[in-house]
Amino acid sequence: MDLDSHGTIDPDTPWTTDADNGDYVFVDTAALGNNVIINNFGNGDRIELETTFQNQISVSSDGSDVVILNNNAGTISEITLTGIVDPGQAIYDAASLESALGYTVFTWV
Ligand SMILES: [Ca+2]
Ligand SMILES: [Ca+2]
Repeated sequence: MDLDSHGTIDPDTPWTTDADNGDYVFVDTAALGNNVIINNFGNGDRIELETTFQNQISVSSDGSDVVILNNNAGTISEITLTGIVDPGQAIYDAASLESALGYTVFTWV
């Protein structure tokens, strides 16, 4: 699923999708802005990001949600995974998220 398929939209107005039914690969390119909420993300689903930006992508938690953010020279790619962690779990990068969940989240291309 192309997370940039809604084009460069108002970053304050997210759109929502659902990963519940099947194993999804969510592709997010840094060149196009997006603000997407993914519900029911789980084991088997993947977020595909570019290796070029691996060191600048921020991963953090907000309650039980996780926010994945990439600011590419002002083009914001934001993904929120809802209800995926326990509040208080230390989520500060991609590796700590995968460690907390116990499964692979990211594919780097
Ligand atoms: Ca799924
Ligand atoms: Ca994007």
